[in-house]
Amino acid sequence: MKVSKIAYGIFISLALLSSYASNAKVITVEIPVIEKEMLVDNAGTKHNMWTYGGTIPGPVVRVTEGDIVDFSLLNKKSNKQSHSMDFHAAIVDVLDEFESVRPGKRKDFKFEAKYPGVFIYHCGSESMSEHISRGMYGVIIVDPKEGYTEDFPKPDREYVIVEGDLFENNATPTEITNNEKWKGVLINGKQFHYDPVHDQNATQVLESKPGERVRIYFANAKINENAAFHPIAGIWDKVWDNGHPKNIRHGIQTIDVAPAHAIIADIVSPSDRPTNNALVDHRMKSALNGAITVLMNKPDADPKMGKGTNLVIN
Ligand SMILES: [Cu+2]
Repeated sequence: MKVSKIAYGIFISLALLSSYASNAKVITVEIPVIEKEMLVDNAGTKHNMWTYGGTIPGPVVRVTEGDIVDFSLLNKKSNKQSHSMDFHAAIVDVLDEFESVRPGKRKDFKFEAKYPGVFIYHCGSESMSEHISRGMYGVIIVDPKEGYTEDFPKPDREYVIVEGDLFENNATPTEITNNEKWKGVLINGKQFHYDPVHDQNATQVLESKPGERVRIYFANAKINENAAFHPIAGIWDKVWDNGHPKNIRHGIQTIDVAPAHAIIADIVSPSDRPTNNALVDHRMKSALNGAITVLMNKPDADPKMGKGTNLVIN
């Protein structure tokens, strides 16, 4: 068996599994659950969060359509809660693969990534509202086996943006479920993460060069509210619902993304001058409480940002 490491905790191996196609590629993914205090804004506010791998969102899992994901969830002994893993890209048994495991225990399961696209993953343990809103979510990208086509062109840069809720640190599970003690929206784990326009403490923006095709993998991890994803001063050139290349739409202003859903959206800025976009959840309650991301399109854009595995900017 040939094994090579492609990211922290994610391994790829070429192996034969009797129950799957004989040439199936096996991607081994191990994610530890880590409960810890984390910064939730650019000003230094900390909350008790529960995470996959210590980050919000959790690690981006990236496979190709038809691959077998050989997954292990490790619930650390030092944790207080039971946790689980619900991959929306998996077709399995909710009572088996997605069961909760106590601190100090692990859960291993395999699934075939049958459909291409971008899928959310999240914890499903009681109370699911609290586990999700304390940060237990991420995305798995399943690249189409055909590769790039005219209707699914190769992007110049790729970014993952995941929206989540922020509740008061002391909110109870019932309050969270009812959207009480709601504080705002996290973009990749922080309010106004990439928006120095609305938050003087923000230091980061997303970058591209003028004219580049920028692909956004957008997931809505908020527990109750849809997202209305719009690129201010731009138009989504192409949008793929659920990220499936066949679900293509053209020239879209605002995409409605339900809770626990994800889409792919491309934006192409003018090539003849530097411009800026604000990628916003146009529900104003979301936008003005954290869900605005600045995309700067400039000639000296960071050559590494949005390239390779650098999809979530921290
Ligand atoms: Cu959990």
